[in-house]
Amino acid sequence: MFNTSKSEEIFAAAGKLMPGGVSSPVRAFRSVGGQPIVFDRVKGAYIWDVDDNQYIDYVGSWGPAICGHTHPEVIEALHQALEKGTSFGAPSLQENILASMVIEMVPSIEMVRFVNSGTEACMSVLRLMRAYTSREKIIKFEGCYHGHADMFLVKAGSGVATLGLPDSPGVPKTTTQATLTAPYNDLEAVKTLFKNNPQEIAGVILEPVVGNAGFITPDAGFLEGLRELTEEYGALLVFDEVMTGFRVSSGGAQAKFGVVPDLTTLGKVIGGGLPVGAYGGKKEIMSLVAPAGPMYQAGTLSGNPLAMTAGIKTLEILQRPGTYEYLEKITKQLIDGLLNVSQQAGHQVTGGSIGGMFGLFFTGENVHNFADAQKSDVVKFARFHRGMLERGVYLAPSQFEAGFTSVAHTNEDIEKTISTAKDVLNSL
Ligand code: KE4
Repeated sequence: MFNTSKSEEIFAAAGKLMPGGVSSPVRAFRSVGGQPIVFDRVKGAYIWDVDDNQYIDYVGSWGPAICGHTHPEVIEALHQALEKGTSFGAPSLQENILASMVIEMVPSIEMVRFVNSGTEACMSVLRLMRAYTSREKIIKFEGCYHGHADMFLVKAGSGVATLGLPDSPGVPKTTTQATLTAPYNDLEAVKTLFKNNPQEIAGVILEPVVGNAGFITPDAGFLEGLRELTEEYGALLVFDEVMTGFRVSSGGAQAKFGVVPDLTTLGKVIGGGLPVGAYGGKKEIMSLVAPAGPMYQAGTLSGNPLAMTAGIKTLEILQRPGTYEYLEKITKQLIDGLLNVSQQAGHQVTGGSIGGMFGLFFTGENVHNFADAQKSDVVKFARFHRGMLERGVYLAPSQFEAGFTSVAHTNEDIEKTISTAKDVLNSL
């Protein structure tokens, strides 16, 4: 058993300084229980806590660490950029370079705007959807997360008939009533929403592969069906690829599945560990964004040279031949191994992977949407999480998150994770 006394001490102090002791809720381990861990440093596939315990890291800062933490080329590039300053608040060559790379790599993007987080990207793209169509209503899916902007914090469920109800105190009814919800993978529900709200829906926004309800993949024909429906009703299709962008393939989920949205949001990987978000798409739509057009959106640190530099180097590394084949291989090896040892230990389990993203649920049923995911055994997941943590494997501290690998994870890391899981699952 790891000694986590320093984590306990520091986290207790944190609880007096910051709500829940954290800067983002999931880090407080509320859904898995047990002592939250305070971390000290990262390198490659590994993370160390303040008690100097080492873990194989499958959170990877929730996606950005896809090249492995503190990749030497990223760090070197940042050192050089640092000498020239941390922020200009003015145009820089680095923005052109990263923008060109994103435009070249992501099929739907002809023009891009950088912001500072995925939340900012999603709230901006929502405004753009409405500005472009002059319509107010949007469709999102239960279990999909698009950051914490008010319009997205709607109670899931029964979106077919009712208007969106706030899912958090502080969110006005007026803000969410134009947000309609449908179950993921349910094309019929989306058709009904369009029929019930003809010419009123600005667009549909979704995670093309869900990572925020646990790992859920689109059923065959789902993404294609949304593309057809949105075209039929003159609405926009928006892929929130903050998590899947540059993770499930070099061109994101849209390249993987061959479905091209009108707009895309990005984040995480394109900042290489520094704060960056982005939204982009067809020039005709993006030209509405100020100052080119009337739709206002701005940001003091947007496009700052450090974040651009980290993003440029990260995408450069990812474009090297064989990178995505390697990511795909080790991630599939991992999830297949985890599913295998779970079944051998007598547990009902389902799961999968795409590119460098994976997830599993303790349930005997297939998981097509958030309601299915919620039927899984979250208590068993919590015990599995704690068992792995105590043996040096750091998984996302919630059943309703996805797991992430990196090019730094080795075959040995994967095999060690699987054998550790075997011990834990046999003890559950
Ligand atoms: P941020 O504002 O956290 O940078 O991005 C929001 C966001 C938007 N869209 C998708 C698909 C996302 O996954 C996210 C953020 N993901 C979570 C992990 N589930 C970030 C971790 C956290 O909230 O602490």
